[in-house]
Amino acid sequence: MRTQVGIIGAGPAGLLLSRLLALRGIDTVVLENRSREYVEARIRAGILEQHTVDTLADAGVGDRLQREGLEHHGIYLQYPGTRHKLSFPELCGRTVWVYGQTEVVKDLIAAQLDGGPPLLFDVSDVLPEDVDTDSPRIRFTDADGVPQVLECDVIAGTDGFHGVSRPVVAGGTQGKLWERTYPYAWLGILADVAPSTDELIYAWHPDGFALHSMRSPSVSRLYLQVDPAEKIEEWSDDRIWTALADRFALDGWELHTGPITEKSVLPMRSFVSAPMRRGRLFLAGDAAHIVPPTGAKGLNLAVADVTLLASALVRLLREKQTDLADSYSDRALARVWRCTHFSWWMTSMLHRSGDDFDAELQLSQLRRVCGSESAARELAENYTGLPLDLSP
Ligand code: RFL
Ligand code: PHB
Repeated sequence: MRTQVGIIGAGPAGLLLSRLLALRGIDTVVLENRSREYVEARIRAGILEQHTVDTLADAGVGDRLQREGLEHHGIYLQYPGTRHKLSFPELCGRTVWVYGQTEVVKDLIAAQLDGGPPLLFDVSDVLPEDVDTDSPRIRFTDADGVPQVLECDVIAGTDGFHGVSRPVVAGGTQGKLWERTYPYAWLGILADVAPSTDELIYAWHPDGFALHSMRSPSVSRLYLQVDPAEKIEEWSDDRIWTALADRFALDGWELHTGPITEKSVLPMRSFVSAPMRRGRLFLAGDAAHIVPPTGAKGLNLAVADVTLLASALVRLLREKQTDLADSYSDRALARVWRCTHFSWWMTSMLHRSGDDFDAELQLSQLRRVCGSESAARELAENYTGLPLDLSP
């Protein structure tokens, strides 16, 4: 087997990269170690920046998003006694969209299987090789158990945080890793109940952070800050709804409850691996970096990475120019660090550490963001998405 770009991982980063390259005449093969059903059912992100929406539309996978996505004009920041709306159009002229990552992935897979480049599910033993040469290859075992070799010009490692690509990059470069694990986790639920709010609510509460998000006019997505060691079995549906109602409590407002269809505990970490390239192997998305979900940045960062990477690979493979490929890692990392800071800042402002001094600093910061237009604008610009290229 031979292709121009071998792509490892069919998450949003790998699928979108394949699509962007196909539109510019570059061949790809995407290798995914899970089944299509598994990949399409994995519940994750919900907020898309305008840039992400535009990129998906330009790539020809925006029709359902435009029909079913919900445009949001701001968020509420809440702390006891106050629920304050930040209006994004007023603060920075932009909006964001609610459209589940599951739906983005389904749209990308449908486009790929409808005459797009090969997409192989259920492969195993995936290994990028000879990435320091001009003819790297990927060894893998196909779904029928047959060992295969995919000869490539370039390999894209879009295989997420637990993938095989990052260790190969880290093994051959003078690289560096940065990691921060947070002393809290999120208990996330999906519920068949209409959202109780028009915009997302980010709530600071003495018992811990809570977030009210949504997926559609009839499905709500909610999160509670819990201890990372918390066992999901100890959280009955009643206990979850009671904790959510306490943390979102506000005079004259009520939280609607309904059947919970999914619940899980999610760890939170910040992680950056640099550089995002070794020879002919390029990393993009969660394979190179993780942010805590408080800033809603992970999926948007993955899309920004592959937008830069697609242009760099077109220039490398069609025009034989290495400039964009050589600057890819630095340009991607400029944005990665901006989003890493913003996600850390939102996380630090909103989660209870248990320390009363921390709590007073957080409340002071929240009052500042809600009371000062310039402080609010800084949040709004970061949340709705900064320009693609942030390199100095
Ligand atoms: P993914 O989605 O993890 O996809 C990687 C793919 O690679 C496959 N894979 C392999 N394939 C072949 N061989 C191997 N050896 C392989 N190893 C792994 C995996 O099966 C998978 O299919 O990474 P990608 O494409 O970089 O996309 C990143 C996003 O998924 C992630 O950043 C977001 O979900 C983060 N995130 C959010 N981002 C946002 O922008 N807005 C949000 O509102 C938001 N909310 C969230 C989130 C992440 C969350 N969790 C679960 C961590 C909320 C949550 C709760
Ligand atoms: C979500 O809807 O899953 C979601 C929304 C906003 C966040 C994180 C997750 O900050």
